[in-house]
Order: sequence, then structure tokens, then C-alpha cells
Amino acid sequence: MLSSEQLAALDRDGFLVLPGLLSEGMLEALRKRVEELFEEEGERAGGEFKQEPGARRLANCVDKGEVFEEAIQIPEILAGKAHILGDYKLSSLNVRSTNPRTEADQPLHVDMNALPDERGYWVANTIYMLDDFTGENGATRVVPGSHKWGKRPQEAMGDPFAEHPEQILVTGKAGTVVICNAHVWHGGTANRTGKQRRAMHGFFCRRDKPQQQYQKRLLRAETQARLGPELRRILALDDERNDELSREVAVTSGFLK
Ligand SMILES: O=C(O)CCC(=O)C(=O)O
Repeated sequence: MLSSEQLAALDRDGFLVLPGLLSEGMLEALRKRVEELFEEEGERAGGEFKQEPGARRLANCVDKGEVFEEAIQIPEILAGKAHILGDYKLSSLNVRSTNPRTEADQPLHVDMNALPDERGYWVANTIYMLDDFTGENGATRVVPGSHKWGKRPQEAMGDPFAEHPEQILVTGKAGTVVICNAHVWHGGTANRTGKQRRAMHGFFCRRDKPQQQYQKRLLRAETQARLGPELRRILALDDERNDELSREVAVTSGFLK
């Protein structure tokens, strides 16, 4: 599914860019559904997880349209997750759309503040470019190789908002997908154009860790009823250990009412 050269690049850099992975049809369907959801949810958008100044956000997307179910099952993406994590599950599926003319970059960070543990890597993200990512519109910055440093940027750098001397901008055409080891230092950048820069983030974790968003609680009964065995496995819907791990996180982080 992914070549040995691609897997070696993922190991070395902590990310792998796959141009054109989304079909035209899936890209259009994602864009359409995402804009419908922003319209429908208005000021509530993103509220199941978080809202962010300077960006529109959506959370809990698996529950919000069949196109999202398809998007998390793309074989190359799952092969990348298995390579980074071994036994994986989806942790969350969110959209982040950087507003036009934002002033500030996001700080460099690692997702869930996670450092590798004694079993290795445990978080992996996926950036689906729903618009072109350019040098001007808020492309994600990444510090290649930093997933191996065993440090968080806010501890190692004086100021994680600052530019890192080794950072690069990940640019690409809409429809590109970036598979990331989410221990790699990364962050969104300011959008200096007049248009939104839309991305979807398919965040996965190792099966022995809590989900960022507890899918079993967040997905409506009618969504769960139509999911087949493969999606149920990816979402850990029948996994009692995940219930113990993720229920607690979901409650303490306050996004379940
Ligand atoms: O949207 C991006 O470019 C990166 C966003 C990100 O890293 C985050 O929100 O944690």
C-alpha cells in the first residue's frame, strides 16, 4: 500500500505527503458537507471539542456524514497508521479552517502533548488538504525529525510561537493527504490571504491509549447501527478496554454533557 521508500521517509521525517490521494469526488463531497455543517452549527461549531480564535472548527465528524466514514478508511492512511502505531484506533475527526487574514501562527506542539512511551509512538495525525496549502494561506509548519527528540517544543524552545530554524512549510494541492507521526513538532501558520484554508484532521492513537473524543458516546445510535465491522474496529466501538480508558478522559475534559 505504501512503498518501503515512503515508509522510510515517514520514519525519518515524521510525516509523509501523498499528493492526489483524495479523488475529485471525495474532495468535493467533503468540502460540501463541511460548509453545510459550518452553516448548520453556526456558533456551536467545534464545541464538542474546542473552539479556537482565528479558525473555524468542527468536531465529531464521523457522526456527521457518510463521506467522513469513507475518508477515514482510505487504505494508504490506515497503512500509515499501522506503521506508526501498530494496533490503532481513531481518536477524533475534526475540521480546522484558518480564517482569512489571521495574525499569528499556532505554537509548535505535539498532539495531546504526547511524548513516546516505553512502547514507542502512540499518536498519529492525518491532514486532508481541502484547499491548496500555500506559502501564504496558513500551511502547516513541521520540524522534520523532531518526533525522535523525546521533547515537547514548549519545554525545549523558549517560545513555541517562534520560528524554528529547522521548520518547513508543508504545501500541496487540495486533495493531498499528509500522514504524520503526531509526536513531530508542528502547527498551523497565519493565513495572509483573503480566503479560508480548510483542513480535516484524522487523529489516531494506539489502542492502549484513550481516545481524544470518545466515539462510542459521541456517535448517535442511528450512526452506530449502520457501521460495519471494520469501522466498528477503527472506532473501537466494541472494545471494553476503550470504554474504561476513554470514558474517563471524555468526562474529565468536559466535552460530554
Ligand atoms: O491546521 C493545521 O495546519 C494544523 C493544526 C494543528 O496542528 C492543531 O490544531 O493541532
